[in-house]
Amino acid sequence: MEVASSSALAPQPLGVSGSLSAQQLVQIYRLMVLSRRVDDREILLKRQQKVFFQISAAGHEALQVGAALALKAGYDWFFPYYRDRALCLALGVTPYDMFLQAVGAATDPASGGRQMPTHWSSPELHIVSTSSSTATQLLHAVGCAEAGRYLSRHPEAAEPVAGDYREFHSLDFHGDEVVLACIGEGSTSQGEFWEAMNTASNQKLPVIFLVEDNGYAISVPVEVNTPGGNISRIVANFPNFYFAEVDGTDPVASLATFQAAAAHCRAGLGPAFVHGHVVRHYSHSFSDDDKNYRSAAERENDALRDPIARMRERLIREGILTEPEIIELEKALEHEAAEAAERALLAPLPEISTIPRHVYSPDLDPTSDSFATETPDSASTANPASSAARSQRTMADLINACLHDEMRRDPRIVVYGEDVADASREQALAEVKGKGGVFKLTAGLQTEFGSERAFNSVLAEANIVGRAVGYAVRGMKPVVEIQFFDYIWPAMHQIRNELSLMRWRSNGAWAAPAVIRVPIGGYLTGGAVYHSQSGESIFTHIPGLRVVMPSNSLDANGLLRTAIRCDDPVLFLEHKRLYREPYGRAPYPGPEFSIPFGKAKIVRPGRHITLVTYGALVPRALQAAHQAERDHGIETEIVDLRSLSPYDWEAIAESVRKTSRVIVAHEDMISWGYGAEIAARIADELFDELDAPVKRIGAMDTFVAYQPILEDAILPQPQNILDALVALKAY
Ligand SMILES: Cc1ncc(C[n+]2csc(CCOP(=O)(O)OP(=O)(O)O)c2C)c(N)n1
Ligand SMILES: [Mg+2]
Repeated sequence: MEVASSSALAPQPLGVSGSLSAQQLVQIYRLMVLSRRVDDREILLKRQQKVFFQISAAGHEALQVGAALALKAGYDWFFPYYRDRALCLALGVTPYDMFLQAVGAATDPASGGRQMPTHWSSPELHIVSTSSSTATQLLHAVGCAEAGRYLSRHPEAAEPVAGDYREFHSLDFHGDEVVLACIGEGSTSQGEFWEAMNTASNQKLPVIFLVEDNGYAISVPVEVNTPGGNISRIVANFPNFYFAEVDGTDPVASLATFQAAAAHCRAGLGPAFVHGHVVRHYSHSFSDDDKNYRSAAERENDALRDPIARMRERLIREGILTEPEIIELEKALEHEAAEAAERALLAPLPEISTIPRHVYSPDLDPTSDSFATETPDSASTANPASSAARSQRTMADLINACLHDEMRRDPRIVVYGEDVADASREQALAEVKGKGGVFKLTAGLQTEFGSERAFNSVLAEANIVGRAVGYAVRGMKPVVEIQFFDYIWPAMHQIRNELSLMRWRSNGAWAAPAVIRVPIGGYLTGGAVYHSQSGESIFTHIPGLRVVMPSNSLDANGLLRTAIRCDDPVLFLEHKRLYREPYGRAPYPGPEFSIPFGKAKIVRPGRHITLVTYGALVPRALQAAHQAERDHGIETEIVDLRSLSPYDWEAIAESVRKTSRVIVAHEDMISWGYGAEIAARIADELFDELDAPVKRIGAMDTFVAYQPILEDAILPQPQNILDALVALKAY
């Protein structure tokens, strides 16, 4: 492999280790060998089928130990890679902890038997839960660094507060903290790597990006992933970085490099990029055999660069340890690893009953009455006739009002997304009105709370959500906006595999209770394919995520407040067509108004048919129900679900028991849609209550077209609902 020259790569003359004491060099060697011994022991256990997966740090030890020793566990922050055993050992994770994870023990401190081995987590050491998804962690690291910077500048935000999510997150931060984010060279092809580099560079964040370059991504050699085969050359023009390329099989050079990188970050000069050349001493994992795709010569060449053999030679050459002393040390480490493995094999295994634990917060239940400050008076304001027309506020107004209220109340809230700021160039604000979101939902937030708390993100949706994960694991409350539901898909990986999974996969050690606000839906006349999509059931299918979708101003205000104050991640779906509709306007309900999740509202009582719906179909259903009563004498009970996950099964069941006939109606496509689950459950659990089949109404199984006559035909209309009501009554 070609290795670009740099001072760090120059052959180390004898005695260069002189800046480190003999004791420190032995400690480095000790950590490297212990890591290898734990790997080897785990491989043995895998062969014996006592553990179920193995992936090793073999060949990466020197680089990783160098990184760990330059930083401070429990002070700095760590987003390791799945190959970072030596890093985590050096930070303070014990071999016993590692074997507990390998056997999947109940007492595995990283995940309680939920994650594969080497998927790290330790709140105490500031090691944030690792996923298997390559590159996602870099955006978390960026958000984490932003949070650390914000908290250092606004320590008042860290004060403990009871009564909302803050009660369960004590914050800890330091003005000169550094965030380490590790990745393999193959995974630098992921967009999230570039998105993280972009923001870290632009904001001069104290993140050390460590690329552990072992030349392969499973079987794919580096030149396939990286044009020219060297990632350092490609990133070299990012501003504000400290760049270093180092022989990662040399722990002393690695340590020196990380010390310089950390100094750059701690001084506030910007991020660092350390590109370490290492070898993959074994195959990718136990499931892989590199003899299938690497030549013998290449493998032999790598074997010669084994960092442990090199360090051993060095210690002897520099007269630090004798050969017999090394043998003795290695034996002791072998014993340490074996003993830890034996103990871990005796550890209790997780109880089946614990499986659902930590899908959601066990501490703060957003369905509870503590979030029910909905007054009977205000609850009835879905009917516009109940309040003076002049005081009626749109859904857009009351969402904006809620954001203002909550930001005033809680300094941990930051709001960002595409175009959400009033103006990124602050000086313009003296003469312009400000943008405040393409739908103006965030208008005035930057002006009132400043550019640190309300700002424009880069145009990259994974960046928005990935950074929110980083903010949220630090105990802050990011309330971010995805500009249109149609463009949420680049963030899907972050939403499903990171945001929603963080709490469960870490067995409750970490959580990412961010709020993602998303304008959704059609009926826009001209919205077409890319500004009209629905697709909520794709998200209600994600455990760990709360999904809500209000149909009127008051519900939007109260549910958003619950979303912000609760301790779970929330997807807050705002129907664009309802933002400024005359339907569902309401007076401002005050700054403490909140509605629990999972509580439906009967927006029209009736005896004959239950119509379960939500979002923009609520006013359409009301129209149809009105006509059904006037022209056909059919009394329809409309259940507005308001929150989709969790949903109010009791309200549905109670209504169906009364009417014995039910339609589930939604704007999204009918097949595989949200209604399929509800209809199936009604058929299953309420079969004896039914006098007719459960019916569904939804869009055609296609996308939404631009031409209005097509759009009208594709999306469900009041007439479709009316027809269904008449047909079902006659069944
Ligand atoms: C997003 C994603 N895609 C694919 C995979 C499957 N996978 C796991 S490791 C890996 C190769 C990673 O190579 P590299 O980043 O060089 O790290 P290394 O394993 O060599 O340390 C792949 C493709 C994954 N875990 N995540
Ligand atoms: Mg690699």
